Amino acid sequence: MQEQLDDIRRKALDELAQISNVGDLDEWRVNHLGRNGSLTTVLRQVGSLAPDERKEAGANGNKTKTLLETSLEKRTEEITNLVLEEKLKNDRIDVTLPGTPLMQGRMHPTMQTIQEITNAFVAMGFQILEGPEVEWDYYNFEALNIPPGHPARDMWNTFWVDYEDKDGNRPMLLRTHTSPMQVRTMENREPPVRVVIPGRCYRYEATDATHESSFFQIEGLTVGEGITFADLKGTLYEFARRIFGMDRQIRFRCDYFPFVEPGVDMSIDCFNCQGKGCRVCSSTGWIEIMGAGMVHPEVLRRVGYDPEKYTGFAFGMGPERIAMLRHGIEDIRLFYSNDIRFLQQF
Ligand code: 2NM
Repeated sequence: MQEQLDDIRRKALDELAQISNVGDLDEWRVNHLGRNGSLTTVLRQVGSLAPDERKEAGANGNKTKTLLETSLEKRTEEITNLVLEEKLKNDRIDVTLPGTPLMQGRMHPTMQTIQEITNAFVAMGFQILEGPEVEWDYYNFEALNIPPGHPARDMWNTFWVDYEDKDGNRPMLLRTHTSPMQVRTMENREPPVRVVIPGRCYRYEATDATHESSFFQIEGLTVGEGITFADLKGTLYEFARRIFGMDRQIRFRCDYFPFVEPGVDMSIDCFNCQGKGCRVCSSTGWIEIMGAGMVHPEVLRRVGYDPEKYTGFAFGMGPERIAMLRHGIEDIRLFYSNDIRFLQQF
């Protein structure tokens, strides 16, 4: 019996040393310590031995059993540690590696410019308003002193909405400027009015480096008692200095817009060549940046203001053009190309 036990012990411990995963450990336990295992089978014979041999054999059997059991425990712990160590080695994270960069969004250059321009006017007491892009003919043209059939309509090529009223007229369009919202504002409040209105506008025309069929405009309007052309000049001078540099000079020339009288365009001296003449200013020393004028009495009368009591000035500019000048962008179509290489520069 002692020999049998020695055999089992040797064989079992040999096998145990070879095992390297938890599943095999369980198989080993069944094979040796299980109900029909090698050791159990031998121990079962102890009862049939002669009484004088029984005691010693029982003690030896139990010793072997205890040895196998503690060996199994020890090996289980070893293997668990080995597996864990292997796992840690493979899953190791180098916390000093740089992280995965996130794609970072930013504001579109047109929106950045609109914010800067409107901020300059907010600082001078203007309110920011927005209005609808689909407008009535009335607000886009008629209320602005541009009646149907008037030659001034040719200044704006228009996208008409495919909708006819009962007389067969098509009274809805995509606004060609943000002025219709200025008319709505005057209809809805009494002077003093001081607003800037940024927004998307549309013109039916061929696209080139300086023209898009969809673009932005910022228009301003102020109406009150005793407002003069001197207020227009002072306000727009301050704007030019805030946006293009405190040493800017401005120049006004006569221009025509049906909704103002008198009408002007405003230029700044070229910030690139200080007026000497270069590519940016087409060798003139001046850069045109906006149109403006004193609101036409007919426009005031239509919205219910008394033109004898109130006067005002208005102006309009294209933020894309302003952004092109400031950043040296050569083609307005880049703003709408959705090209990340262009957008990432701002
Ligand atoms: C411009 C130039 C000059 C203008 C006038 C008005 C209104 F509603 F008061 F009549 N809104 N915008 C105006 C005047 C716009 O843009 C080049």
